[in-house]
Amino acid sequence: LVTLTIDGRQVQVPPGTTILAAARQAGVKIPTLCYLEELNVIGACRLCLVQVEGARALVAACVTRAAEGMVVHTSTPAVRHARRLNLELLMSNHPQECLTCVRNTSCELQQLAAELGVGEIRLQGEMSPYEVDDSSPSIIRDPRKCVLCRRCVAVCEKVQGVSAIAVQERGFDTVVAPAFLAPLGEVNCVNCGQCSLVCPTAAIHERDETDKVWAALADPEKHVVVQTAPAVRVSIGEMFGLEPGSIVTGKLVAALRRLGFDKVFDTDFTADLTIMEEGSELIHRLQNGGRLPLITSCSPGWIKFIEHFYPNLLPNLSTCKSPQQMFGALAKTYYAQKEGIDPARIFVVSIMPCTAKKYEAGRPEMNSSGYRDVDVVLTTRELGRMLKQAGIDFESLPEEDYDAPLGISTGAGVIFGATGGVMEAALRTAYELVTGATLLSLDFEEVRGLEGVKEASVNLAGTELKVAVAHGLGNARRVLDAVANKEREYHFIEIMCCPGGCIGGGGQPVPVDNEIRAKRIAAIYQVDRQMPLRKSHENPAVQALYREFLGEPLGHKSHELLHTHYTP
Ligand code: HC1
Repeated sequence: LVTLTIDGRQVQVPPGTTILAAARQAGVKIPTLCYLEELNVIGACRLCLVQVEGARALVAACVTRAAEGMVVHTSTPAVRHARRLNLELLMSNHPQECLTCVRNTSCELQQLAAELGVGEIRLQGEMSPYEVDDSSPSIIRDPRKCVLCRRCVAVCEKVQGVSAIAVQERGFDTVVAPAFLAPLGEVNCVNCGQCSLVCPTAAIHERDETDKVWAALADPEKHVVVQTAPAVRVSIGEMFGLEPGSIVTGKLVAALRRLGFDKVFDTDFTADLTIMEEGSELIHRLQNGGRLPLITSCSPGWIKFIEHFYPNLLPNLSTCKSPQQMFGALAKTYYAQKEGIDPARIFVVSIMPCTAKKYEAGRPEMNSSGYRDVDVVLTTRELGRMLKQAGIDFESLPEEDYDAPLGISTGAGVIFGATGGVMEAALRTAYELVTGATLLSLDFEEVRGLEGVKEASVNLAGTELKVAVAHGLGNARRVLDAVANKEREYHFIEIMCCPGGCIGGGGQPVPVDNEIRAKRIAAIYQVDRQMPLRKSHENPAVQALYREFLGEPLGHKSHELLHTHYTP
């Protein structure tokens, strides 16, 4: 171990530990802006400067390793002065729009200005020459607010393996943008929004579509229905100061009723339906020599990724649309018929943890009801803002139930929100459909958790079904390359675009780290355990849907409304 002194206290750390990590271990907080553990350790923002006795200048704590006998001071007048000056320089070409900014109160720059005691902005610099890029259906890029921390670049490259954005130009003209400064909507960005989760300011944020929803809610001609994704019930509480992993399903339903939605439905219902269709597709491909491995298709960032980077594997994708899109198609057909409502009047809103869902809803193939199936997608963050604007006191709301029939679901539907959940839900159903026996242990632990790639093998009436689960597109690449190189053979693969699955989606409340992801995942499985039904094929509303409307899984109507084909 290395022994050093930080602010008069002795600290022992393993060799190679940075001063920043050593200080954190000792309970000393050093401010950071560009630092992102393991992903972006570049010492660029100079806000973590500290004084090391004997050193000629202040050093950046995030990139300087602790040494034996080192004496560090983290809060001398010189340190405080240098940090504040560096922050003032960053602020000198930052628009002073805090009051109207989408990240007002959740901006790290704003918070640092308060913590470092910046009382006035003394420096007025030249402003960024770049304009807002609103070409993407999901994400707005505002270089004026960029502090060049490069956290977004690191996530896009190292976690997602996409590299849609990078540092361009030099000197004062330096900007984070796609190559050749192309508009984001025209490059290989998959719309996952992981960049927006790590951006400390509002330089990258979700496209705000709350105005469209306010307008629909105020229109007496419209019948406005809402669906909530599995992951939102364990994260929206964070927008109101609740602990990560707080289960707020009933309050979420109540809040949406208070906003004025005519019906509050659940994407979990169509998650169960997806299992009926995708499970049947798996069994059909296994029994008829179809293309394997079958790969899940519910995560739209993942779909765009495979279209750009692995087009030869497109025939492996399940033809199932995502639960969000199945819901939209059924709301404007089955539900419209059942309730006697003209589908032209029905306005479908989704609340999703995901920025790519905005893009998915606008894809040309997502109109099988004869209308745009899903009219507007809001992220968890946008819904949080709407609830605040409406003056809804979230914490004091009562617990209410979803509406029937599109709000009825099982535990298998809710676990879609965590990595491994779609696989586990499919296994619960496929096992019973294939073997005809009752599954005794419902918990497939091997496919749960934050390990990047998970594998399992399940005996289905004598056949060993080999499965894999990957979350985060860098991990997806590992699995796909292993399949392409014939190093690994699987029958069924679940891929979710975002680390942790949808609970870690790009539209979720900030901040997000693995500890927060783990808490949300634990909450998802707790919801599952508490559901009276935990297998999709036991969902009575799904059974009624087949009886009354669809006929059978993979039938003619299902193909028309619930399936699609993706092309490069
Ligand atoms: Fe997801 Fe899905 S699980 S993709 O992560 O299949 O976004 O939560 O709604 O559609 O059900 C997202 C979550 C979500 C779909 C479902």
